[in-house]
Amino acid sequence: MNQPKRVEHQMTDKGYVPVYTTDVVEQPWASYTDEDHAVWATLFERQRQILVGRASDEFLHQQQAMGMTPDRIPKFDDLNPVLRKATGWELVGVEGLLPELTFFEHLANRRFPVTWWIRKRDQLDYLAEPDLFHDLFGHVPLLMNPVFADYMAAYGRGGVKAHAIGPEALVNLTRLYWYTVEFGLIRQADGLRIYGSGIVSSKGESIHCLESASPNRIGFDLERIMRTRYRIDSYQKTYFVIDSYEQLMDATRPDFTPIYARLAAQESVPAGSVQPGDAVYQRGTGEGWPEGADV
Ligand code: HBI
Ligand code: FE
Repeated sequence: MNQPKRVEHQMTDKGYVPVYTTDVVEQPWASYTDEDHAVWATLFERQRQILVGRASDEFLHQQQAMGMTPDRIPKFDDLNPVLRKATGWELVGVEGLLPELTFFEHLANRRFPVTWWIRKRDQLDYLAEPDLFHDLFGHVPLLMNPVFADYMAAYGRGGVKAHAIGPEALVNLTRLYWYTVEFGLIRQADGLRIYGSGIVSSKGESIHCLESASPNRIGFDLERIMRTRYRIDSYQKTYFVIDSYEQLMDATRPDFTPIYARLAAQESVPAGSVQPGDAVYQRGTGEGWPEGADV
């Protein structure tokens, strides 16, 4: 396999992260080795098994509808016609993490940047940055869902705006992405399910987020999320639960400018705390719903 080209490292609110060239690159499909395809197959099969009954029905259905299979790394050019037809989104190849504004501009224009390289076999369980498996297996299936697809584009437009407002607004908005797109849970009729890409692409967290007694599972609340810190180097201490993808889209419709102004006067909430007013779910199994929950 070719080597990913790192440009520099940059300090962000998430720590020291590698920054790659911001260019869109052709997926070098012919240069994937047999071992790269085998790593994809291992990860794909392992996660598909774990995610039955854990990932949202919509995620599992759309992943299949896209035609992703374990037998080889999918070609972006094969997935793109399917995705374009469903929601107008397309995949573009990138070297890895992009500067925030570049990333937001892609999303606002319905382009999802997918890291072209895949992790090595000794990194099956954890990788500190996005790779092809996280981006393609984790993020792309829900882009087939029209409501979620609109939410992602709205998020991109919001990102461009927040970037112009300033760093504090950007921190608030980044938390929204983290606690929904990356680590979100959704309430299905038969219990809590996963839709966040950071979870569905991780074996350990797929089990932890639903079955462990330790993390908080709290009903979606836009401003609560924007105030909540997060950890990038451990399982999440708090997950936020949506009722539907429409709820995400609806929450993103208003102009966030007055919200950022209001939040600027408030303290951030530690990652693992429960606050007055939080709707707390006890378990991921449909038992212990918050008071008055209508399941
Ligand atoms: N770049 N390629 C890529 N993928 C991401 O998920 C990504 C990024 N750059 C910035 C970024 N995510 C975060 O800042 C999000 O919070 C927006
Ligand atoms: Fe991601």
